[in-house]
Amino acid sequence: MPAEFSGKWIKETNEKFENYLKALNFDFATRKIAIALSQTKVVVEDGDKFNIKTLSTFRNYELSFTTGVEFDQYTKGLDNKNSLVTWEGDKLVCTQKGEKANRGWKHWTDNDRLYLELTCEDVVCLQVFKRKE
Ligand code: VLZ
Repeated sequence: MPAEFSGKWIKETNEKFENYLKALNFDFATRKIAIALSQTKVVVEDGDKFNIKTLSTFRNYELSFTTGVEFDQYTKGLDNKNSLVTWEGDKLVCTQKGEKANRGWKHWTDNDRLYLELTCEDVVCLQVFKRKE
């Protein structure tokens, strides 16, 4: 039985996030704002369907997908890509084919923590979130 992702999660730590944003061509000013922000993930897991909201006072992102089903992502301010999310054991793994090489993310949970590893080119960013609800 895969881990329970549903809930509200608050960012605790954020390693190499600025490098990640730089790899995605975020400008200096935006990077400085983004790295200082609190971030909240709101995840709804319903069978093989997921909705993930990334919320902050500055910008919000929302992603809906079904595991095993490819989808196109056009996100304002981010690169466009074709994405596929699958299970690798208890990890939710997204591979993204678009303008950037080696792009994707992995999510997993451990007790009251949600982990997110974000990859772009040669940068790997690790975010850790603590369960709030
Ligand atoms: O999350 O891919 O949970 O979409 C950069 C944010 C992109 C810029 C972050 C600053 C992308 C604004 C995170 C902060 C809110 C991401 C997926 C996995 C779902």
